[in-house]
Amino acid sequence: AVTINRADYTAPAYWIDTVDLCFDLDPAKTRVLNKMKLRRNTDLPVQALKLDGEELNLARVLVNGQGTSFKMEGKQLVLDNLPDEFELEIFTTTCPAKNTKLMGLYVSNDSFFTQCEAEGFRRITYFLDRPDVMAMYTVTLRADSTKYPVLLSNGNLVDSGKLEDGRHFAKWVDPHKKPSYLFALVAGQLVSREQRITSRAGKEHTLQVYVRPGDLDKTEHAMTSLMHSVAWDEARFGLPLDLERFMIVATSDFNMGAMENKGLNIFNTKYVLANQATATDVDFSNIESVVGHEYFHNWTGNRVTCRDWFQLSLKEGLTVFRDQEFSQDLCGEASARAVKRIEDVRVLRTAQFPEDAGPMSHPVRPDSYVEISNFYTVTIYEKGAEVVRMMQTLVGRDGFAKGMTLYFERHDGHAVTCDDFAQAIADANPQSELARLLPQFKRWYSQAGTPRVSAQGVYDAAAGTYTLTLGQNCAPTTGQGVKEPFVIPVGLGLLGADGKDLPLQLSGEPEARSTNGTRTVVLTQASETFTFTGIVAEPVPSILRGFTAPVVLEFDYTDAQLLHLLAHDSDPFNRWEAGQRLAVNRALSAIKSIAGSASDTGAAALDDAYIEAMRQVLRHPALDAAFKELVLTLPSETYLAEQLDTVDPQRIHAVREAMRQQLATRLHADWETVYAANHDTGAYTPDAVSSGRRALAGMALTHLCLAAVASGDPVWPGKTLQRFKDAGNMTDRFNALAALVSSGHSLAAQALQSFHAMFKDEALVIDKWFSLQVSAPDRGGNILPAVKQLMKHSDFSLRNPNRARSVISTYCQGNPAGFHRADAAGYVFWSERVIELDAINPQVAARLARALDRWSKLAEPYRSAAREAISRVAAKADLSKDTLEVVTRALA
Ligand code: BAL
Ligand code: ZN
Repeated sequence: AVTINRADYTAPAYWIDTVDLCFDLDPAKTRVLNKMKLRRNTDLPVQALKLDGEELNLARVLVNGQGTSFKMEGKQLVLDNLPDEFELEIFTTTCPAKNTKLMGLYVSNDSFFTQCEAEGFRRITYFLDRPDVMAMYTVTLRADSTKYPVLLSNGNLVDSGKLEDGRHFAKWVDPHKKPSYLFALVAGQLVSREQRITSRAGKEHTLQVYVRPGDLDKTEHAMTSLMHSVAWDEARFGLPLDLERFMIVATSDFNMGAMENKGLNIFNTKYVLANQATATDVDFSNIESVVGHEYFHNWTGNRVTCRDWFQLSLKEGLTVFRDQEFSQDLCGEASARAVKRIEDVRVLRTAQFPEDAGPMSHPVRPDSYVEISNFYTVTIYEKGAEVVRMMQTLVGRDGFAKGMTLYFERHDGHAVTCDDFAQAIADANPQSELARLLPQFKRWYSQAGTPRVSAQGVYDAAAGTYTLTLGQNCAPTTGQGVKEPFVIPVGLGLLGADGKDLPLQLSGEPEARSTNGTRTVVLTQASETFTFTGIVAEPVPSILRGFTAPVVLEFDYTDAQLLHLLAHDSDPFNRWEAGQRLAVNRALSAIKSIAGSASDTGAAALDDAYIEAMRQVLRHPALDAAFKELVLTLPSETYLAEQLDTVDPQRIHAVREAMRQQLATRLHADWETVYAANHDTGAYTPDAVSSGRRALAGMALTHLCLAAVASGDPVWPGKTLQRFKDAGNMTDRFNALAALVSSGHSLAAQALQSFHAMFKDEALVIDKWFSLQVSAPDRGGNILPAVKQLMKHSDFSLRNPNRARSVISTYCQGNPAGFHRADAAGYVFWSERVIELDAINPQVAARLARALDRWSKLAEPYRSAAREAISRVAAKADLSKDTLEVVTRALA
């Protein structure tokens, strides 16, 4: 496999100014006529034109209307001796029905869809398939009018009509130039929800959400989310919708979540379809953020795009940041904003931190890749968003908005780099810390790995000072041995004995400077000291408030300090974090104390102080239900594993389950009270407050069922089954079902059966039904046989990515104890499925291949067995470069 290096970037030898595409759509043989106007890049020496193509049947090539000689170099079509400006006509055919990779043009449920990012356009026609070649597109679609009544592409519909033989056509013109990865077409039997809107500037637009007939009653929320997105981008960043028509189309066969094709977003149904009967609160919230994300790409990605794929985070990190801000702004209340922030950080820490410490570790702007599809990662997306967030922290919210304005002034219509973005934000804020520290700040783009920030506090009673020493260190990552210090903004507060924030005055300053008791210091050296004055009693430091940087904070908190922060911290993030630290400390000492003892499960991991603190949280009159649910959620098995040098997944599972059981039993009366107070949320709306109450009620039910299984009491399981039957919305119904399944109660089987019968025609609900069963706590190795059985179910399909992921990925990546079996059967299953999927859909296979990324941390016998399984996959002949890159890096 060939490695592509960032340092080798050169501008294209030719520019493509216009593209006129004509499709005769047919599942077995689609004809594509591609007429382009090209111009030599006169900045470079004269070179051959090398066009990318993949799995195409080439019929004809004309230059200025004349047949021409050409050659093939690997997959590239090579033309030489070309004029400086010319028209190129290429006629090819493809077979969309056989396209199981779901890249390029494919068929799903008898409709045509495309996916071109990153390198799918070359599966449609020969092209300079790279993001810095931006062209104007005209697209004509011709197809059978009965089978494909709706014909869509980017931009505006300029003509349509009937053809002979029952066919019809539609002609689309995109008024904006774009890179090929933003091309899209859709053809099929679809219906749409439509909404006319008027922008702030007084312009009229049509918004449309297209789905299969029968799904129209599940499109209201996506449309509302789209309308909110349009309004938000205008209000927050002054960025208007630049198209008369903006379309979203849903398909059930899709590799990713969604795709921001210009004016024609194509979505996985999972992030479009929702009504209260079929979708949970989490689904509603995900739809809002994904609709926002794709819409925000219209500016950050489409109007200004990436020069090359190494710059992927330029659009993805920035757009995740924007969708996070959007969701927070829609929450309104500060407490709901904090809940969203905690959820985002939880994703970062449980998915990105392990990635950054594992074999696929890469900087936010990678230096090399074999297959770019493997780099649509949590590092590019979520860590990239944290880098943008730090910039906002360093220049302020208004300063960041000014920076965005300058970015578009400079780069609208161009393909640029991460450096260009950071420069614009800094230049718009010349007095800021970002401008002062820009070269060093940009190490966040070039250095991989998660920095660890160590903190020590010393209180000097006589001087009335509190001195905080912060240090930073980042372990080597693949290919990067030595790390230079990062620029790390650290939000700080000091709590007095009464729990209130103290005024913060650094020594040398004339007076205290603080906003609501928090101030941000910027760590730039390996070690720095900050001395606060006027401190009359020893404070408890609240460090890294709001999670101001993507780092691991090391501070030797005592239990008393953590309990103080959990009870009082004015920063909700650190208040939650204190509870997590208390739980992590207990889990880790239980895991270590039962080392070597197979029978002890750490049953007494939780002490009275912890239980009592959790009781106080549950009973707190002022805390939101959503926040309580987050505090009471124990750190995940994956997160706990990352805190250990050597990982025994079974031991972690045993300890965490024992902790859950303790919370269930010891807080029984409180769970009953919580359930009574929160289970009735009235008429369903997916707003933050009522979602939080449903989540907490669901958590209470799970614990009440857990306690009942231990005691043999039939009352709560019976009530849970009744709630499952009576629920007025999917969230309550699914939470009740999950409580029975997760507690291992015997009523679960009956509820699962009836759930399937109720929703047998709802594919997304059936995905949930599969995932719930394979993510249940492993009891005596029962999960793998269940997985194998479920794969024989008539509803299972390996070809549909959502369904394959709902069973196989959920098992291998979402159920550590079920997967990491001492008999290695989980790994054998994994290797067989990776190989099987690789022949169908390499992107889905390569994602699954990452389930063993952290194999080298595993204790024996897991470690050797995992390595053997990875080697088995790597030894398979004809592996896709997607999967090959993942397993090769894992073994390196
Ligand atoms: N650009 C790929 C899908 C997304 O991040 O929006
Ligand atoms: Zn994106």
